[in-house]
Amino acid sequence: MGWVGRDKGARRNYNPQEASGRFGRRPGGPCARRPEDGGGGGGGSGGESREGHVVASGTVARAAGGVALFAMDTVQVTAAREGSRPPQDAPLPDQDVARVQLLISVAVALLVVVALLIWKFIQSRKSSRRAVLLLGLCGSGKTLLFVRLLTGNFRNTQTSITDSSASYRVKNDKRMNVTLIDLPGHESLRLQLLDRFKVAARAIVFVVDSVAFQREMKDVAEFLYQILTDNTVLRNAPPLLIACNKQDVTMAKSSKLIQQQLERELNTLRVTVSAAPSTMDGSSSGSASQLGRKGKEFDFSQLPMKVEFVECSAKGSKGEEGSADLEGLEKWLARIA
Ligand SMILES: Nc1nc2c(ncn2[C@@H]2O[C@H](COP(=O)(O)OP(=O)(O)O)[C@@H](O)[C@H]2O)c(=O)[nH]1
Ligand SMILES: [Mg+2]
Repeated sequence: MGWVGRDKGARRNYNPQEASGRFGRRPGGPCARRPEDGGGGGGGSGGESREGHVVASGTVARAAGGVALFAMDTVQVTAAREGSRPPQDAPLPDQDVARVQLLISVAVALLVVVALLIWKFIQSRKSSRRAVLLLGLCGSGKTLLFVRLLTGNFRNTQTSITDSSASYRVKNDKRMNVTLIDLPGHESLRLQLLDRFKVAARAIVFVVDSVAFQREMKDVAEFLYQILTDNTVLRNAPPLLIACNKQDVTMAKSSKLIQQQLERELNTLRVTVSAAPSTMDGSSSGSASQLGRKGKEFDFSQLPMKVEFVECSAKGSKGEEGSADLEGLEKWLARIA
């Protein structure tokens, strides 16, 4: 046998008890023999026996019977000494390694394809939403903004009772089109109309009358609350621009002040609504969520959509014929298109 010539030292130094202890087989295992059994056990000297011949024959028998075990143990001792592992733990052959590597590569490729498909699906859903909703209380300037954006001209407006929509080409290199939708702000209509258009909303422009803000603050916050707790709006998270209109008037509040006061008002409203949940549902379909983060003072950064504020004037500082100040609004539209 190969091992005989390979490691003589191992054979010479072999100690069956040491070997069996190391490999966990004897003396407690099924092969263990007690001296009084009289037979040749695999290990032990047998010298403790009461009769001499038994000792002698036992030794011979043990010597003969133990050859196989001796051989096996020596192989294992040799292996242990050489630092190699037993045959069952031998490293995988090259073919198996290559197969495992191939399987891993296929799994990774599949994962990448699935991730790409999901991303494409999300993008296609997003690009299918082309509507920019103009929302806000009555008289905030939505219709004049709508007309100004589309024609650049001033027009005397009347309180709208129905929605108007038109295609608007944004002012960027891509010259993309979005559909501007001017929604009447009357209380009896606004939630119904929001329900109809919210699924298509790519973005929302919420128009505030910066002159009447102090007086209308509660109503503004209430309408905003209804929009911002709507489940569909929260899920799609369309970018929101709060357009602080009528900045041509000296008494107009700044966008910074409007933001601070709205955050405070929305925070108060949140507490009031959570104390009486049925009094102000987020939408007419009854699918409302909590506003912002629980246990924290509300601010717009807690919302899932990006919220920005801009100051604008649909009328223009030089009177009715003057050019409107819509730069911030137009830039924002160019970004979200
Ligand atoms: N001074 C001033 N008046 C504005 C401005 N935008 C709208 N208005 C006036 O506010 C009133 C209501 O405007 P409108 O567009 O009908 O509001 P809507 O109800 O939100 O559609 C009209 O008399 C507009 O001329 C603005 O930027 N500055
Ligand atoms: Mg209008």
